[in-house]
Amino acid sequence: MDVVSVGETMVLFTPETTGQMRYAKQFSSRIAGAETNTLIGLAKLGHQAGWISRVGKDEFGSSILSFVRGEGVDVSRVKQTTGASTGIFFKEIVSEKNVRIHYYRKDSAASLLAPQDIDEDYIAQSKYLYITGITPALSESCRDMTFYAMDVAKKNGVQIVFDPNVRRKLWDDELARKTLLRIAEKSDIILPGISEGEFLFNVNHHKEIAQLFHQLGAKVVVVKLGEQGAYYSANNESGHIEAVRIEHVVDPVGAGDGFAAGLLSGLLDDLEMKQAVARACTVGAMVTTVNGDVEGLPDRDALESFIRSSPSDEV
Ligand code: KDG
Repeated sequence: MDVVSVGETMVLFTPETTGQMRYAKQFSSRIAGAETNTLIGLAKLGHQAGWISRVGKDEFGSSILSFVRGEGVDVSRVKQTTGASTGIFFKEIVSEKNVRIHYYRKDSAASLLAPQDIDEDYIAQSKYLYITGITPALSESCRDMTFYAMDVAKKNGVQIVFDPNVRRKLWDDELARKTLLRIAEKSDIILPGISEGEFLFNVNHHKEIAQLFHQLGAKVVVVKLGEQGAYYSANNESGHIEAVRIEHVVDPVGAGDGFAAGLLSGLLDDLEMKQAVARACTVGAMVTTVNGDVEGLPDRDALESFIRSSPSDEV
């Protein structure tokens, strides 16, 4: 495997109409989860991506497995669990600028993940372990498992990539801050947004955020700046990459996961850091052009034709 990740994937329901969801009569259903969003992005770009998880032994669990497998991700380390359901969530589009997420995932099958679900060899033979701040928020056993997976990676020289992905609805702020900082201390590459820097350190400047993560031990920090692109800082080099201009953003959710897929894809292709970050910005931007977290992720052809039709030639 090039990249292995562990985390929950859910069925996502979105009302067909905007406004308060209580009045919605029809919903479309999709599959979403930060970790599989990134793994699918990598698989579509031709990399070997593997997922460790649990889903329920129910119709939604089967549907998630077929979908993720169909997108080219290895699901051989995903268990279907009896006695706990697959998580679901709703994306309520109250208005274009007011999107609310409602989770129905407490005690879900994935929240039962524990250290014994980690296949050491599977992580040991991969190049990167991708961790997000969502998995440790799901339960105590998920927290234990997250740290165990990172210990296995460290022991075997596997690079740990961390997207803090703060989800305040899932856990209390103090526990979140303490846990995410502990994860950051063990990570090689960290991909925060500004709001996550604010949450963790109470600072909102990208250079300061990067510096604080370096002080915790990160070798590479790439701060996502939304419409301002991204700032990277690594091995005595740092720089800023402009955002890719998108005429009409249809759905911003999942852009950060696409960003991670683009960055890891660039690193796996041995691009220079600057070019890898440019690829990250491009893939992240492409995700926002269609509805859903993964539907806008490009394969190589789509990535190349998007780059050809956009003014920047850095990717
Ligand atoms: O990054 C997008 C994710 O937030 C979305 O897919 C849902 O994984 C999800 C979560 O736990 O919020």
